[in-house]
Amino acid sequence: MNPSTLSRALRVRSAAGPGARSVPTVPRFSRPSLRACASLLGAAALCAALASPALAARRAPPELSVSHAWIRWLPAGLPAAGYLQLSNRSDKPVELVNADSPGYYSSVMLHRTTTRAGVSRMEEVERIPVPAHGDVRLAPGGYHIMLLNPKRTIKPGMHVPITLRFADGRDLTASFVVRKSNAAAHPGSTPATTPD
Ligand SMILES: [Cu+2]
Repeated sequence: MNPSTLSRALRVRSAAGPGARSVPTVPRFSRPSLRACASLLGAAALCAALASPALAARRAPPELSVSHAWIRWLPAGLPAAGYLQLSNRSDKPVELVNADSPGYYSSVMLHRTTTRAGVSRMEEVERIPVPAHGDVRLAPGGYHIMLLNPKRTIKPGMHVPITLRFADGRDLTASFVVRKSNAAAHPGSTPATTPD
């Protein structure tokens, strides 16, 4: 993936304001190893190794893309939440089943916030489905990626890589920009609903 492309997309989104509609030109996740490989004339053996089915199968197909990836940062070491939009342009549904951020957070979970009778709570979910030719939005008040136990100091303005893992064994790594919390409250910001 090209981090600057994602940053640009996020800045566009940011400038448009929180109520803006999705930018259709979502960043695509390329295969840098294969692209670099293509430029190496004469390295046919290396190309064959990089393009082996075992390696290629681990990457998400180009029809699956991430946009608006950001982390809501909370002060005083409170749990942070990651949000994004997942777009599936393929003919098959996919399921997000896990996420991790090695080097940044030691515990990453998929969560969903629900509100019943005016009380918000969040629960861990095993999967987040993305329909064929559809999108799913992880946003405040709904699905999110719960980020616990940071391994280093996380500050607004940083970019944090998070790898999304799907039920078919493939994965996709996206760069999440860290922003201060200034939108609707996340349950993780209050001690009563801070996860175990
Ligand atoms: Cu949560």
